[in-house]
Amino acid sequence: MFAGMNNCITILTGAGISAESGLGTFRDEGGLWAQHRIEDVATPEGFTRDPELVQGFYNARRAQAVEAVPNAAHSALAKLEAEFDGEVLIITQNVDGLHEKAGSQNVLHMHGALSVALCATCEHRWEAPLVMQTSDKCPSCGAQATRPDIVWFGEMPYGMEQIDEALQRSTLFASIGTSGNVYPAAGFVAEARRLGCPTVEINLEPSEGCSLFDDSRLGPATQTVPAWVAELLKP
Ligand code: BJW
Ligand code: ZN
Repeated sequence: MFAGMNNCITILTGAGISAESGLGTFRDEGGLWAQHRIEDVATPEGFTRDPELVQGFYNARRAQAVEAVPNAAHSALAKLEAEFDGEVLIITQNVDGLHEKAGSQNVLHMHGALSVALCATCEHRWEAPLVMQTSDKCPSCGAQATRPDIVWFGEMPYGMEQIDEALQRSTLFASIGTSGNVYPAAGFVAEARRLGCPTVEINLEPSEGCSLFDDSRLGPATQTVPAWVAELLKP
C-alpha cells in the first residue's frame, strides 16, 4: 500500500526554467554575466568592496522576481509533487521563488533566496524589504551589516547534507535548465550515477555534463517539462 513511498524523484533546477517567465539566465547570450562581472556582484569580496553596487544588482533582480509569474514548467513540477505516488524534491539554484509561487512545497534553495535578508554579523534571517540597504539594522542584534541571503562564489551552498541524503534515496534524478558550470550542483549527476540512479537532462541545449545523463529532452522548458511530467503521471 505504501510502495509508492519508495519512489523519490530529485529535480535540480537552474535559471533556464525561469527564462520563459522573463527572468534572465546567467551564461546565455545577453545574460546577467554579460552585463555584470561575476567577481563584482557574486562574491563576498565584491560585496566588501562595493556593497551599494551589489545591493543595487539584487534589488533590481528582487523587483523583477516579485513581478514574475511562474510558467508551465514550474506548474508542471507542482502538479508532479501533488499527484506523484512518492516523494518529489526540487533542489533549486534559483533565487526567484517561482517554484513556491507555482505551488511546489518540497523546495530546497541551495543558493539562497532574494526574499530573505541575512545579517552578516549574527546570521539572523528575516524577510527582505523590496529595497535592501547594508545600513538596514538587524532586527536581532542591531548591526548594520545586512546582505541578501544569496550564496556567492566561495561560500558553502545550503542543505548539502540533506541533498546528499536525497540523492541516496532517489530513484530518478532530473536536471532542468542549468548549464552545469557551477559546482557543487554540476556534480550531482555524477553522484546520482555512482549510486545507480537513472538520470535525465531537460534543457534548451546539451549542457556541460550532458554525456553523464541517461536520457535527454531538448527544447524550451514550458514544452519539455509538462510533457515529461505527463509521462511520469501516466497510469
Ligand atoms: C533553458 C531555457 C529555456 C535557457 N528552457 N532551458 C574550479 C573547479 C571546480 C569548482 C570550482 C573551481 N573554482 C571555484 C569553484 C567552486 C565554485 C564554482 O563552481 N565555480 C565554477 C564557475 C568553476 N562554486 C562555488 O564557489 C560554490 N560554493 C562552493 O563550492 O562551496 C564549497 C567551498 C567553499 C569555500 C571554499 C572552497 C569550497 C558556490 C556557488 C554559488 C553560485 N552562485 C550564483 C550566484 C548567486 C545566485 C544569484 O545571484 O542568482 O548562482 S552563480 C549563478 O550560477 C547562480 C546560479 O544559481 C548558478 C548556476 O547557473 P544556471 O542556473 O546553470 O544558469 P546558466 O545561465 O548558467 O544556464 C542556464 C541554462 O538554461 C542553459 O544551459 C540554457 O541553455 C538553459 N535555458 N533558456 C530550458 N527556455
Ligand atoms: Zn544580526
